[in-house]
Formats: sequence, structure tokens, C-alpha cells
Amino acid sequence: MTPIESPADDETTLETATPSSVELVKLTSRRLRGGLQEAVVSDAPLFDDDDTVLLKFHGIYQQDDRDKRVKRGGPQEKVWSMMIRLTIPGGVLTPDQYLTLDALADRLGNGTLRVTTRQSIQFHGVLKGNLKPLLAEISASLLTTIAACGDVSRNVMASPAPIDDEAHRAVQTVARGVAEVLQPRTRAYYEIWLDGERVTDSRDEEPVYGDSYLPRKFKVGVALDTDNAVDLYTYDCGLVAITRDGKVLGYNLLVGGGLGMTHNKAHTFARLATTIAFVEPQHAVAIVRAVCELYRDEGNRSDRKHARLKYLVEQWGAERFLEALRQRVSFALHAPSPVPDPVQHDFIGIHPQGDGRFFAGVFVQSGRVADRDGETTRSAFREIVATVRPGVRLTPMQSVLFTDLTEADVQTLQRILAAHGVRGAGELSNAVRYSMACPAMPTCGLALAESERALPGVLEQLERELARLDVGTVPLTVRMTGCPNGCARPYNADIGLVGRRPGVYHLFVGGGLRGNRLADLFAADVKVDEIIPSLRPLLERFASDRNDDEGLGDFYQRVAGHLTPRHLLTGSEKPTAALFQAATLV
Ligand code: SRM
Ligand code: SF4
Repeated sequence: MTPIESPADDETTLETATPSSVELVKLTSRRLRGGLQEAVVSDAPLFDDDDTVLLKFHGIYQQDDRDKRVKRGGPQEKVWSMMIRLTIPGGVLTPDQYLTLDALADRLGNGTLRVTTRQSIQFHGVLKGNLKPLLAEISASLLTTIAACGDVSRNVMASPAPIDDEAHRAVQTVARGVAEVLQPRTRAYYEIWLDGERVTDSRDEEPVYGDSYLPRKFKVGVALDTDNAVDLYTYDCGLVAITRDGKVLGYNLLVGGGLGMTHNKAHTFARLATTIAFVEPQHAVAIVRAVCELYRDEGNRSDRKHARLKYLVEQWGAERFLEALRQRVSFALHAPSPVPDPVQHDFIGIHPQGDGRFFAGVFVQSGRVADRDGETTRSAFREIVATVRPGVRLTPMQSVLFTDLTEADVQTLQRILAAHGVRGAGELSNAVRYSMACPAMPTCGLALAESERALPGVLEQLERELARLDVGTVPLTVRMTGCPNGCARPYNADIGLVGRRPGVYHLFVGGGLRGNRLADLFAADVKVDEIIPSLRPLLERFASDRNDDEGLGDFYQRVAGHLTPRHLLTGSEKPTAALFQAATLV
């Protein structure tokens, strides 16, 4: 090799590179046990570094409350607690399960439930000593937290719409099938949290994961060709049910999506998944397993910032990836079925299920099911579930569906929501309705700026601006995160706000409600008070020049998109806001 040749893309280099320290922790953990059994019952207020790595595989994060950090001359003093995340394939809960989680939030958490962007629930503020009782009660309600975090397949998502046809039932069934096949088999979870018998023999095999689990997290979603509620293009692996008359003909396979990136590190970037094949319905679960195992064997285990499947797909290209996949399966991988990209439904409001019953989608701001002055959402949901006993489904937009309702149930539900000040579809502006924010401060250790607590203020200003310009009825996705990891999926929204430092955000524009486009960096390092003024020239042009049915992201792409490079998330590019002040744009 000459001195100017870069070895960066040579996979033999990856194979011989030193594994990251996390690899050693996994490898020597005896299938995710480490020192957890002893640490859980010890008086120590905290878990040590290696055990915090393993805790994640059990669905637990050690966090400190960043509002309570104190510096009195010496090292910073911190107040520690735990975040616990469940795995809920397809986001489906029974009424009893919901009521159990609701009760646990008061008894062992911080009094809130948080619906996540991946159809799950998180508890925050759980004390170390309360972990075992919490996990025991979760388990007793036939739920689990295993594999909610860590280097494994995460919660498997599926369209939450409870529509009574074969296709909608099929995507939920496939999601459960994938979750079952990719769930870790280690008995460690039962031993540590549920006082199960200690295992020393081969009953503890990990057929999919082996000793080292995956190089990094692996995310799967299942959509329909009529409904991309799961925001499919952002995942490592996705399936789109190709349907005809409510029946599933097969699934398109997507690989290599992922949003997380690091500011100013050009080798990290957001990427949307590539559609590479079509499989028959009976092979849907097997193909996801094959993708996962290919990732297990070929993913980068030395640089955790470059370890997601998207980097392998980007490095290999779709053709080579597909060929490698073909080597691993005994069934045919056909050319993808050409279908238009489906939109992301939020399902807010009342909808027929197709079986004579209804479901009601209720918006939850940033997924935080809490009681606040004037809007007691948590009490409302508890009363609805206890009174009507509906099915409960969590949506990928952090909201909740109550299912299997009769007409009388719908009226009861609406009465309860109104009594608790919970906004219905008619009371939500579009800016609010499609918005999402990650938790960020005070619980997230990676937050650079506020998100969940800052978004309502920004949305209020945006609502006013859109109403003034008479475009308030246009659907619009606004998503905010406290750092570039992208937990509320800002990079494919109409407007994405990404924390840089306290009170300062990068502003992205150009995604949209189909989720099939990455946004461009529109304005860099914008102070929170300057967000709306920065957007104003674009919004004004949008109001005066938009085509019918054109969303903000679509308009932006038509007017400015062709002027900018497509891959604009690395920090070295020029923001595009100035283009909207230039008179030259048509
Ligand atoms: Fe996330 C890390 C919260 C969806 C990309 N994410 C974190 C942690 C655990 C912070 C940490 O590592 O210390 C956050 C916990 C904060 C807290 O206090 O609760 C956190 N992520 C969330 C949730 C709760 C946000 C929400 O508002 O709902 C979502 C939980 C989903 C779930 O139920 O499993 C959540 N995270 C996402 C998504 C969106 C998605 O998957 O649809 C992404 C972008 C997609 C992707 O994976 O690329 C995302 N989270 C990340 C990353 C960047 C990963 C990467 O490979 O680049 C991190 C950092 C990391 O893993 O090192 C991260
Ligand atoms: Fe934390 Fe960043 Fe994820 Fe927000 S986007 S929850 S700040 S890791």
C-alpha cells in the first residue's frame, strides 16, 4: 500500500482492529451476568462501569438527575436513579398490563410513564433498591424489559392500527415473530431479577447472538404499503407488507437505516434504509434473522460510533449485501415490489376498525403520560382503561390508541378526556399534533440541550406564525432532540431541531410525512429564541408559493433541494437558510 492509500474502507482492517472495551465486557459477562447478581442486592448506591454496560441488555440505564448536579469546590455531586425501558412488540398492551404499569409509576418510579418513539414505555427515577420489585411486577404482568437496550435486536415495531384485515394483523404477527426469534435466550434475567434457579449448563445457549451479542443495537420495524406509521426508513432492518385487497403478497426488505451521528464527525451520518429485496410471507421472520446474523458476523466491533449496520451497507453497497444475504438463506430473494412510499399515519381521533368497533388515538405531548395543571392525561388514561377496558396500543409518534371501542365506549372516552382537559384531534394544531421530542434534560446523560421541556414553547410560536400565514392546516412534522443521536427522528421531519449546546440548535428542513427523505441543514447554531425568525423567510415563501397538497419539506425540496448536496448532515456543509432570502430562487 502506498502512503496515501487509506485503509479505512478495507474490511480486513476492521477484522484485525482491536475490539472495543464493550466487546470484552460482553464476552466475559457469562451471558449478561457479570457482577449484577451481587451488585443488585449490595448497599452500593451505584453499579460499576462494566455492570452498567450489562444492565442495558436488561432494559436498565443508570442516570443522574442533571437538574440536581451540584459542584461545591470538589467533584460534582450527583443524584442517581435508573431509567427502565420495556420491550413491547408492536406496542400492544392489555388493559391490565397498562393499569399495572400506571400503578408502578407512582409506587416505584417518578409518577410518569413515557411512551417512547419506538412503541414502548419507560419509567424514570427508579431507585436502585426498587429495581427488583419493579422488574418482578413487570414480569408478573407478562411483560419484560430484556433487550429493550444493549447490543441486541430492540423492541420490534409494527403499525399499531387495529384494523380488522389480514394485512394489519399480519404485520403485528410478524413483529411478534421477529421479537421471539431475536430475544436473548440467556437465563441471566430470571436469575438476577426474578430469583430464578442459577444455570450452569447448555440451557443457556444464545443461538442467534453467541458470546458477544451484536456489534451494536439492531432495530426492526414492520410497515404496510399503505401505512408507514413506524417510520421504516430509519431502521437497521425493515419489512413493508405488499398488500392487495387487505391480503399480504409478501414483504419488501429494507436494510441500513439509522439516524444517530456525532457533531463534527464526518464519518458518522444519518442514513435512510435501502430497499433490496422481496420475500414471500412465510420467510418474513427468517430474512430478518438472516440480516441480524450477517450484521453479527460482519459489523464493526472496534469503533462503536461506526458500528451500526448502516455503515456496513454503505461500505459494501446494496448488491454485495444482498449477495451475502443470499448465501445465508435457502429461499428466494426476489426483486423488490415497486410501491409508492406510504405516509406516516398518527391515528389521532376516532376511526372505525372494520369490525363494527372503533379505536381512538389520543395525542401525548412528547410521550410523557403525566398529570399537569389543566391537563391530567395520566389520570384520564387510567380512568379510561379502568372503565372501558379497551386494548391499548402505543404509537411510534409517542401517542396512545385505545382499541375495540363500541359507540357508547367512544362517548365515555370523550367525556373522560374532556373532564381531564386532554386535547382531542379538533383541539390540536398540526404543528403540535405531529411533533415529537426526546427526553433530553434532566435524565439523559448525553443531552447537550433541552428537548422535551423546550419544544412546547417553540411550538407555540410556530403555531402563531403558521396561523398568521394561513398555512396552519397543512400537516407538518416538527421533531426536537437534545443531541445529534436523533432519538425523536429529527432528520427526516419537515423541521428538525437538534441540540448543540444549552439553548442552541441546528435547524434541519426538508423531510416530511412519508419519512423517505433526509432533511438538509437549514441553519446552524440557532438560539432557541431565533428558531422562528430563522424559519420565517422559508415559511413566508411556503405560504405564498406552495402548490396544493404540498408539505413544507416537499416545498423546500422543490425550491431549494436541487441546489444542495443530498448528504448534508456531517457538520461541514453550508446551511441553506440563506437561499430563501435570495430573490433568485423560483
Ligand atoms: Fe435513543 C441513546 C432515549 C429512540 C438513537 N436514547 C439513548 C439514551 C438511552 C441515552 C444514553 O445512551 O445514555 C436515551 C435515554 C434518555 C432518557 O432519559 O430516557 C435515549 N431513544 C430514547 C427514547 C426514549 C426517545 C423518546 O423520546 O422516546 C427512544 C426509546 C425507543 C425505544 O423504546 O427503544 C429512543 N434512539 C431512538 C431513536 C429513534 C428510533 O429508533 O426510532 C434513535 C435514532 C435511530 C437510530 O437508532 O439511529 C435513537 N439513542 C440513539 C443513539 C444513537 C445511536 C447510533 O448508533 O448512532 C443513542 C446513543 C448510543 O446508543 O450510544 C441513543
Ligand atoms: Fe438523549 Fe440525545 Fe437521545 Fe435526546 S437525542 S434522548 S438528548 S441521546
